[in-house]
This record gives sequence, structure tokens and C-alpha cells, in this order.
Amino acid sequence: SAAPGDYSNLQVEVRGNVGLVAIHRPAALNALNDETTAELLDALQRYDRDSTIGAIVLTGTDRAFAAGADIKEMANRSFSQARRRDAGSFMDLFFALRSPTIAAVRGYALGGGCELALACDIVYAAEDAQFGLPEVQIGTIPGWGGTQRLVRAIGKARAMEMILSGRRISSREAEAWGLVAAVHPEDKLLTAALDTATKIASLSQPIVQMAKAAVNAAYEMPLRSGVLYERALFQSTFATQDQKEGMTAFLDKREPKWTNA
Ligand code: CO8
Repeated sequence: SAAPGDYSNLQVEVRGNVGLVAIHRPAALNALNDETTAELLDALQRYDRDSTIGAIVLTGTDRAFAAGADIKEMANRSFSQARRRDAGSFMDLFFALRSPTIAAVRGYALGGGCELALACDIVYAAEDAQFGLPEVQIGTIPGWGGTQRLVRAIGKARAMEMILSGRRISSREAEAWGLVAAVHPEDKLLTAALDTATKIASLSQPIVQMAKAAVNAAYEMPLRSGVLYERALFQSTFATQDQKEGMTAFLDKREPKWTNA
């Protein structure tokens, strides 16, 4: 079971069957330095392995979800150091989490912070949230999947405008464009994210995880392969006890009792 250690740049907490992870490095607007990304992976993977946790909420502090990768740490990095570190592998491991992830974004979600939100399964934003990929303004380009995931989230025309100019968008634009599932007042944001996470965590974990895997296949596969992958997963649900329980409970007009088996 998850007994997350003491982290320097995170605050973690279990709320019922939900793991709550808050990036907490407010003096640097939650810039994601190596220590913070290592802690994030540790905390998230612990929750992912914990059978009592059915969903994860990822949030920041009031001024920032995260203002990007840590520019101080990156500024003097050589090409060979960047290659050896391969910081992109963080995002591969993040994306491999089986538990559903909900981002609750207040303030800045810029650069790597925006890419982190884009890699979450659901994004809720506060009214004051701002999203952007400003990397070109500091002489680099997005490196955590932003050029790929933003295009899929909001389309090429808007993604090009944001990535080539570095323009930030408001939470309302992000919602209208489909990057964000819903906008909430600042003081209601975390509750809304926890409510959705709690609802997801009350369902069968293997079934929810198969649904997540099937949706994510839409990112990774051509349509025909994705449809076949979905079909194989759909058929696999019939090998679970929870499928039998869910359908029997419906027919018996009672609430299902999930066993995650
Ligand atoms: N890295 C390091 N420190 C940061 C960062 C950052 N990304 N963002 C803010 N800070 C620090 C500031 O340096 C400042 O520290 P100090 O008080 O010691 O000077 C403190 O946070 C507060 O910031 P500001 O004084 O700048 O606050 P403002 O309210 O004036 O401005 C902004 C807020 C607009 C968010 C501004 O801080 C800003 O533009 N930040 C940088 C945004 C940015 O360019 N992000 C992209 C970074 S590149 C990236 O993310 C690449 C992703 C790919 C990752 C792949 C592998 C690592």
C-alpha cells in the first residue's frame, strides 16, 4: 500500500480511494526540476501500484500548476548531457500510469507544465488558469510531447499559433477548444476534481483501466488498429468477475459490488 515518503517539492495525501498529489515549489512557480520530476514519478507510481487507489488528482499551488521545466537547471546543459538525461522518458513513464489522472490547474500551466496537464486523462481548470507553450521565446521547443498532444487536443491551426508565437490562452479558450473538460471557480476546483476522481475510483479498477487504455490508443494508433484494440479489450472485460457483477446487478436492480477481479 502507498506510504509516500516525505517529498521536498510535493504534498501528497490519500482522500478515500483517491491519491492527491500537489506540486509544491511555489518560490519557482512549481518549475519542474529533476528532483521534482523524480518525486512526481515516485509518488504517482506508488499510487498506481496501490490497489486501494482508483484515481489520482494532480494539482499545483494557487499561482501555478507548473511554469515549465526548470530553466535554471537547463540553461547550460550541453547536447550530449540533454541526450544522456533523456528527460522525455519522464513523460513516457507518466503516460504509462494505469490509474486515471485528473489535472486540477490553477494559475500558470506553461511549457512542461502545460505538457504535463495534456498528458493527464482529464483536465479541470480554474477561471484564472493560463495554458501556453512559450518554449520558442527561450530558444527551444516543447520536449514533453506538446507539439504532438496539443495538435491532437485542439487541432493544428490553433496549436501552431500557440507554439510558434508562445501565446498563452485563458481557461475559457482552453475549454472552448477542447483542451480542458470544465472550468470551475478557484475555490471549487479541487472539490470538483476530487468528486470526479472519487466517482471513477468507486468503479471497477480493471474495467476503468481498460477504458483508459482504449481511449489512449486513439492517440497512438491508426483508426483500424485502434478499433481492433478496443474490440480485444471489450471482449476481455468478459473474462472479469466485475463484468458479470455489473450486468447481473443491473438486471437485479441493485447496486454492483466491485471486487476488481
Ligand atoms: N524555471 C525556473 N524558474 C522559474 C520558471 C521556470 N520555468 N518559471 C518561473 N520561475 C521562477 C522565476 O525565475 C522567479 O524566481 P526568482 O524569484 O528567484 O527570480 C519565480 O519563479 C517567480 O517568477 P517571476 O518573477 O517570473 O513571476 P512573474 O509573475 O513575473 O511571471 C511567468 C510569471 C509568466 C510564469 C514567468 O515566470 C515565466 O515566463 N516563466 C517561464 C515560463 C516558461 O518559459 N516555461 C517554459 C520552460 S521550457 C519547458 O518547459 C520545456 C519543456 C520540455 C521539458 C523536457 C525536459 C526537461
